[in-house]
Amino acid sequence: MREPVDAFIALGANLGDPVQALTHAMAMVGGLPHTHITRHSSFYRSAPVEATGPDYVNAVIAVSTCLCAPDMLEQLQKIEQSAGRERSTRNAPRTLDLDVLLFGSARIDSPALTVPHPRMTQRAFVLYPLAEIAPEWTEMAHSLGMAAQRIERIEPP
Ligand code: PH2
Ligand code: MG
Ligand code: MG
Repeated sequence: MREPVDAFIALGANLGDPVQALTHAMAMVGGLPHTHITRHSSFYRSAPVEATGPDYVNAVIAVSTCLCAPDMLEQLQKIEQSAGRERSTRNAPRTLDLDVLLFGSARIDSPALTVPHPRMTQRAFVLYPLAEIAPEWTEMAHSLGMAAQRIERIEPP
């Protein structure tokens, strides 16, 4: 069995019931073999970035996993599919998007997966929730500024 790795996964949705989709997806990721969630951010409502359609709901989770990155990606894609994800055009509105942001200290550049996620440092909808659970990202998040990309924390019910 591999040593556990701390990985960060971004969740997003802007079709259907995004809060329900993210809540369900978190439970599904937490239920993957040899994987448990160690931290989760609040939910954030954010304007689509380089995309059209309704506002997104976004969050980030930290997991400890013994899966390898390709297996984790495969499992995340299955969860996306179970939420009715359709792949049409790039950045099309979606019922669920699960992106590997960081996978321990791994640097991965395969056709299927690039880690660290190549656009994560430009995206407030990633950095704000990430900084909530990994404070070393706070300065990077604040350097983006909130004005450029509209994002607000959704109050828990
Ligand atoms: N995801 C995208 C493109 N644009 N914008 C927001 N606010 N949130 C997202 O999750 C998002 C996006 C492609 O995955
Ligand atoms: Mg994405
Ligand atoms: Mg994706």
